[in-house]
Amino acid sequence: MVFDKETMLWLSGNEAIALGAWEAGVKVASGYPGTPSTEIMGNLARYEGVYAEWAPNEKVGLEVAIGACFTGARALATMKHVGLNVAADPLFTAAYTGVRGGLVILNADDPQMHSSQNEQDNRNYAFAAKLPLLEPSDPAEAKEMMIRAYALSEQLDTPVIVRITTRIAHVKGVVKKGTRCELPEPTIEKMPAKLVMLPGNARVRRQAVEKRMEEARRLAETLPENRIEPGSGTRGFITSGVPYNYVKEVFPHAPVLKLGMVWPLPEQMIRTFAASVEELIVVEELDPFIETHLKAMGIACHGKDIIPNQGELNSFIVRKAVDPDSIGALFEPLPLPMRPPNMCAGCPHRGLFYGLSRLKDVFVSGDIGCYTLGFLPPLSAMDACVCMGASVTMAHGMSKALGKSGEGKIVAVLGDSTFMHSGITGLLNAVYNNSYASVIILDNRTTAMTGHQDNPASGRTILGTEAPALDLEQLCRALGVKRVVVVNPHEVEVTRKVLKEEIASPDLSVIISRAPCVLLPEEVRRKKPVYFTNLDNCTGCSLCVQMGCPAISWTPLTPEEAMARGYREKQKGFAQIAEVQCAGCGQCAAVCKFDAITRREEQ
Ligand SMILES: Cc1ncc(C[n+]2csc(CCOP(=O)(O)OP(=O)(O)O)c2C)c(N)n1
Repeated sequence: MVFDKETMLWLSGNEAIALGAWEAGVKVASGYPGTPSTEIMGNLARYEGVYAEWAPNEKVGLEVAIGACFTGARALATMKHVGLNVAADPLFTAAYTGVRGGLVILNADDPQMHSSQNEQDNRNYAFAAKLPLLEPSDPAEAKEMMIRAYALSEQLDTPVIVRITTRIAHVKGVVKKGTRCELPEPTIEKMPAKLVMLPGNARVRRQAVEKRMEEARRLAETLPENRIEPGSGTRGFITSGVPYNYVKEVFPHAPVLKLGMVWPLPEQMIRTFAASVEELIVVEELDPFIETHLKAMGIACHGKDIIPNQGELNSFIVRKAVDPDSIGALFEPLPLPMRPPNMCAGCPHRGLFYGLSRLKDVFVSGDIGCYTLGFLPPLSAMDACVCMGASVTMAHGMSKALGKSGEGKIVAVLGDSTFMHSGITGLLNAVYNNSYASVIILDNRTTAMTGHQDNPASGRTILGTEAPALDLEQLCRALGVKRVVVVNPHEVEVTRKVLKEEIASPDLSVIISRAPCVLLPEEVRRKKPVYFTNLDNCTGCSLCVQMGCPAISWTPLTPEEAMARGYREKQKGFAQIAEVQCAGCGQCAAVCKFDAITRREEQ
């Protein structure tokens, strides 16, 4: 193959998907960040002729895309797997309306939970919502499948799900660049029987859904993305997505049925393939999705009886499952050393969680973001965490269950992006139903966890242009919250006092903990003087160490060592700041009672 630098690109799966969407002529794209899907939208926004945006949540994003496709424009919604739970309501009914312009839902699953709160196989959504689903095996295929997905969407009059997993999103590969297809301009066209889903119309569309799935089933038999790769031997594999690569690596000569369209399945092709081999093995990650449907067709196969149904697969796991005798020590992967996550040095969330960790008998209903790390020792100040937005609603539920006995003890903690994603309605409910829980909004001016995406409160769009910034205080007041307090979490002692007061109050209160993420480019540029430890003054009280800042280390001492250093015999050790890591937040100095921590400029 001749490598042409102009047309052959080295792209991640996410970059390839953005390119595929652009080539397919996508006009409007909306999404909410979520690893591993986030970079798709950031990339797509830079292409000429595409309008791309960050939505406050996935339901909003999908509905924006649905609206856009109703004008005849091609549209895209992107999200991680749990995002599709949030967007499930419009998803299931968009299956009924169908589309005018092509509509693709890009869904990224995260087997192994590299950065997710659960492991979910969203191929099941395609079955449940009666939608076609395509699944690529590498970045080049991911790009081509986006183009195929739009063609199918319009041909079958249906939204199409393209499902990727973390490996596809982040792996890099050679992708051939094409040109953008020219599409007619969007128009307003009234089609109430198709677009207004009240029961009378929906019953008619319900039949259209079944007819379309029949047609999709027929189409699946000849779709080039579903192919039999002949081979030698009596054992054949059916596989799709990333596991296809493992099968090809471990059994390069075996016959393989590679499925690019995983729903609906090409039944005839599967039967032909099954009849051509003596033993059939389905290699798929997570649920026995293909296997279950094969068994429903009456086709005998191995699957989850030998292949794990949890976590990611790899070549080693596949080899071990299929051919345990062929495994030698050579193939055994080396375990990686553990590296527990931690809030960054200078993270404003630390000051807030330090304050919470000092409060006795308080239950912290947590949420999802960088601040979830407040759960870990030494702060250990989060007691529950389920899904985005659930902190407020769970806290309210607890307050109702506990009644008087829980007063002054229940607090919800969530980030600014999470609050706008799905915390607002929870707060509205808490006010409406007279909760006494306190709600802390950690306003670090960005969506930090997923890589600093802008949001409705940051004052910038996805392209960095100016946008109206939501006023969180005003919003909370408009929802009916009487007590709204703003604190600077770097002022650790003030924050602790405010927390104590507000949580003890019998009324619902909102505490906005406001300080920018220390890794925002403007914060990194704004060089702050760092802190250093004055070792003569350190008494070894370890209060600063209990903040869990990665810049602070603890050196334990024996009584003899303590004496030799001029400390009291009983001093157990001393704390030290690594100045190269210090971000200058000053939280440690604020808790030190012995003048042992000083700003560099004050030396
Ligand atoms: C439904 C859903 N969508 C997306 C995500 C991915 N995700 C996890 S936390 C988070 C946002 C965190 O931002 P914020 O609440 O502002 O907290 P920060 O990380 O800035 O502290 C996102 C988008 C998710 N876990 N669940």
